[in-house]
Amino acid sequence: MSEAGGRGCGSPVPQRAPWSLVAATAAICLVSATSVWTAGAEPMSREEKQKLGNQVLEMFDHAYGNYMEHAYPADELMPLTCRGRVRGQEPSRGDVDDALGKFSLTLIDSLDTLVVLNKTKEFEDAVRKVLRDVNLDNDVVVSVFETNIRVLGGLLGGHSLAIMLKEKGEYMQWYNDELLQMAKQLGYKLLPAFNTTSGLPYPRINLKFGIRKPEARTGTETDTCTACAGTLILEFAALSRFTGATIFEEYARKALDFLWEKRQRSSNLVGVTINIHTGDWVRKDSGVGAGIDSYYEYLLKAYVLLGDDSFLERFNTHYDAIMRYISQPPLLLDVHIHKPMLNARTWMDALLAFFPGLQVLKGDIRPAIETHEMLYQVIKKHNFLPEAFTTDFRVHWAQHPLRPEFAESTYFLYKATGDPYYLEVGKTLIENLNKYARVPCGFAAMKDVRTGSHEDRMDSFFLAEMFKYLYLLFADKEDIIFDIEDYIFTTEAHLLPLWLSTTNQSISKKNTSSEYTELDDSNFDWTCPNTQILFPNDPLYAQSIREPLKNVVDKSCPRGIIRVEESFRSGAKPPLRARDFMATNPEHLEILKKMGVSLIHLKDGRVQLVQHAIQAASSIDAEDGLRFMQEMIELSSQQQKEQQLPPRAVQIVSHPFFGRVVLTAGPAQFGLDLSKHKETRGFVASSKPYNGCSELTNPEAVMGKIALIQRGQCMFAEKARNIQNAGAIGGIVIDDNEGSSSDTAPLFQMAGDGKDTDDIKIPMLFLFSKEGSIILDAIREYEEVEVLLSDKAKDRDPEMENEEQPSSENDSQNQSAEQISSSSQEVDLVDQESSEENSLNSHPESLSPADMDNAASISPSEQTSNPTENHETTNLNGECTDLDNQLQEQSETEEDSNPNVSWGKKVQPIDSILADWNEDIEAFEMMEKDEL
Ligand code: DMJ
Repeated sequence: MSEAGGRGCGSPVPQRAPWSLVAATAAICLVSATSVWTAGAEPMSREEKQKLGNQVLEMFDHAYGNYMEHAYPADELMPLTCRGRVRGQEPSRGDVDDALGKFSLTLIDSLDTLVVLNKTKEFEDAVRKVLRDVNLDNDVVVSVFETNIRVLGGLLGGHSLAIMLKEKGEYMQWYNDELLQMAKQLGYKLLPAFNTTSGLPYPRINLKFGIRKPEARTGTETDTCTACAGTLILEFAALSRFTGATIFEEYARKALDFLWEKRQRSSNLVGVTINIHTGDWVRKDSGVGAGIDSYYEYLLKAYVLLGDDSFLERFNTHYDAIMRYISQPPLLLDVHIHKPMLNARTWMDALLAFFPGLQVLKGDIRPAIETHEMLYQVIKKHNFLPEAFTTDFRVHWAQHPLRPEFAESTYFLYKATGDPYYLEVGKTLIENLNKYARVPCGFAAMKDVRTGSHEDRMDSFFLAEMFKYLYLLFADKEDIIFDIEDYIFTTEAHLLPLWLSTTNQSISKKNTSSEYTELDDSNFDWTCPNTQILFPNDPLYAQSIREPLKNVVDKSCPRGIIRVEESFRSGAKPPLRARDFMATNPEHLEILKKMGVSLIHLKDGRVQLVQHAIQAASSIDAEDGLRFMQEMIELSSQQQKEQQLPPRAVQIVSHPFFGRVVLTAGPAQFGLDLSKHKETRGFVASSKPYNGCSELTNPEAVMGKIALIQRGQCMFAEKARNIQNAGAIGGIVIDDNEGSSSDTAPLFQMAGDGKDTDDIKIPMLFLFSKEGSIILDAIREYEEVEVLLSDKAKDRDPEMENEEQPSSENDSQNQSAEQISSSSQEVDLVDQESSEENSLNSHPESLSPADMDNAASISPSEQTSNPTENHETTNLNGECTDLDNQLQEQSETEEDSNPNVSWGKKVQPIDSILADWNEDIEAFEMMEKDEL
């Protein structure tokens, strides 16, 4: 997307973009203002930028080197177990695995990154390996979308830079379009997916057998996500234009045409999933994140690459709708396509972090700065962007798979504003990656940003995108061996040359202008801020936009607040008490309606309550509604506290781990509560008998240590008593179901045995088999293994770190400690009719296993709470004043709890963790479906 770098918009009048010779009305730009910055954040010296660029190179080497050494030719590296992830050999993770086609995914996805990072020799080697080793004809079912953006895009990006290098005359002189031939072969393999009446592709295809044949094991799907069907045009058009085979571009255009036809005509929005046969919207919620994101991105970029006005008109029409309904700066909130004034959910997903970057390309800088700033504050709070977070910035889904979208937007905002603030943002990203995600064998995704625990996963996009954007952020023109501005970035950050716009343009362009909504001029007010005029007049432009948002996360006080405490304290009660409410009682529903409270039946069986004061029958009813909602919030948060415990962390602190590997552990309902007490640190020893179900025969071995016990044969509490009697200072129960892992199974808490468990004083944690074997393997290899049991991983031992880490890491700034979260304001209920089924399906661990372990699932409570708010919604959080006080108290204690200062300080209040954890579980089920 440097595609416009510095050349797009020189005046407020939309200009012809120089790269797009056929584009007539481009109001598109990526403004470059690096030279006009004059004040604001301190400029960063050339030396500092180079140092950071070198740090990015070193990090890339660590990730790529470990992949090549320990995983290649597998698709991905598993950085905790230091081996390759081979589909079929690891427990299935569901849809996420559909990216893996046994085609050395990470190598292909990394190709053009190697050139951007100036590793031309390594690129040449990598291309040879791809040509020698990669087989595209495997009997494996893959995602059409992922295969297109990562593999087809990777091959085309590799080809684009291979021919560039060949032309320069030094490297790749032997290259004869071999990558392009592979890309074409893959293109033909994907084409059968488009064999639907709509022209929308099936979501999955078997690389060897296609769709229809019985051996294909796919082809019965009826739905696909909008992004899945609408993110093909760049790669497919490039393939057509590189090869002259027009069929690819035609198919991708047809799919886009169909999506455009199906847009909701009054709102001009699209839903998240669509039926590929009927074209009906299956999920009618609409945002700019998961499930839709790159559809919008590709409309705008297709215009840039192909110069076809119809793509720009479509994009502008959608953009107008997005800014009208979804954008609530700095937030971007999903709405319903039919009722776009109604929010569809009260949380945002991490994928939308690409949107500020796209807004820069569009030329709409202000909201880009605002949203980016909001996201940055969420990152500062949690070190990474959690997969989803609520409108009051609490964690909604705690995972973070090292996604690059925020780095992408940071890069484009820096290009647009030249504000060194964005370099500082990039520096923080680098520090956090090294500090929290770097493990001895690569970089590990975060399993839970709150505990700091890891997941055995390093996705290929981390190499394709993250390092590219971070390197480019700090690079000067002379640091890159070619002109990056001659290329467009695909959604996977693969580079396609802009000269394709004038090559092989045999596809007839549809003149569809009459179909487009007439947009008023305000749509174009958002385009092309002219940096020549803008920044010299106001060099603090970006800073002045960020300033009011400075405390948007910490001082989150949702909009539309009506303070209800007064009336609440006066003793008035709503006509319907929260504890009596039943979602199946028609009378109750009638009362709710009167009070302006609406019920949203969520797909997973829960019911969400939202109050719109203006929809109440009278102001008295509106007040009753507020009280009802307030009661419901209190009731549900009470239930959460009663029922749920947050996950814990087991951190391996001895050589060679030094705290870098953090495992997600289930808590126990008995024994020492790690969130209230200092963590427990000790060497581990296996108990004998290993199941810990009788008096230990090796008390001398476990005395003063943390005992390892296998799950099964008796109650968890009995095991705890036996190891405690033998003198253990803690216990880790390891699952006896071989291959189980927190990657694939929901965590649960270990329940007591129904008796009084106050006699158990030591902390007990649960690890699934895979995480447990990381400790067992370490014992085999290093004998002495020391671990830390805690509620949140602590920073690595600084002394050890000095010995082990590259010096750059030691420069890391102190990270501010986790901050208190505000309390919930929205209410989700489990639909009484479906709750039982839902709970059993989602959390099979809640069933008592036959082995007699009494496992209680950490599952969403039957009445749980989430924050809510929307344009007209009355938000029920009357707690801003209290919250401010809490925040102040929190910040007063923060210095004490800075994890850099000590290993032994607790940082996050239990209530906040409880609320976060509850939402995590709920969100997991929903987000799993959205995961791309
Ligand atoms: C990438 O594979 C692409 O950017 C895609 O469009 C969605 N997000 C992932 C990385 O988060």
